[in-house]
Amino acid sequence: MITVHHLNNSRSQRILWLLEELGLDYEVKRYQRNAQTMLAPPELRAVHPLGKSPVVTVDGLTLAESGAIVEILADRHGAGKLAPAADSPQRVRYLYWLHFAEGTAQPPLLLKLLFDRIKHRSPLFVRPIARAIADKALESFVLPNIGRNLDFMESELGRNEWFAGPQFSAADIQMSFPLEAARARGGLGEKHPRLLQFLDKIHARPAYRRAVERGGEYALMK
Ligand SMILES: N[C@@H](CCC(=O)N[C@@H](CS)C(=O)NCC(=O)O)C(=O)O
Repeated sequence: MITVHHLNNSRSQRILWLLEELGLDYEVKRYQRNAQTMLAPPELRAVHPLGKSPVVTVDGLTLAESGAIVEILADRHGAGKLAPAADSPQRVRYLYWLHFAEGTAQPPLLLKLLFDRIKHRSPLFVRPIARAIADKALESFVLPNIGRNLDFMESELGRNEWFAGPQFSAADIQMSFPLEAARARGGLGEKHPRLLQFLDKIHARPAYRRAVERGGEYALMK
């Protein structure tokens, strides 16, 4: 039995989508973010010490870290459909993008979220200073990195229809979250038509829509 410990508006949406693509039975246990802090509730720490989402339990085994969960489930249940075979040329690109999503694409997007909050939500008496520091970090590091990552992803989708090659794969599922975050937080727009088209295509997939129905509200933080 597979249980997805699902936090609202979070990366665990990808796991629901993967399970729908794989046609597997699963149970969803929902957790709600704190409305002020947006952090996960402490109950999630009873499932995994870090209390982050996603966490999945499979026959008593606890799996965390979305890239690892996607890799394990796709290898076990994809039957060559969502995960290219270990000796295939596509496997190299597949693993690259599967890990790029959390390793390279996501960190500057998280920094953007944090610095934007510092700019707009610091106590009033320190806000001008907080704003100046946040702007400096955004301009010198965060925004250039987001821009370079998006330009790179855009050019790579010019080589193949999907990230790992001509076939849709679990790497596309893993890449969905940073692209959705980049669209919500700014950076992804008209300059990146292939990435926008990628989002339109994945959002139209029946399995994606079923996953949103199972998971409930899915709107990424700005
Ligand atoms: N790299 C981890 C990141 C996990 C993570 O930060 N998850 C967020 C949800 S998108 C979370 O649990 N946030 C709530 C919190 O930190 O309390 C993964 O991909 O699984």
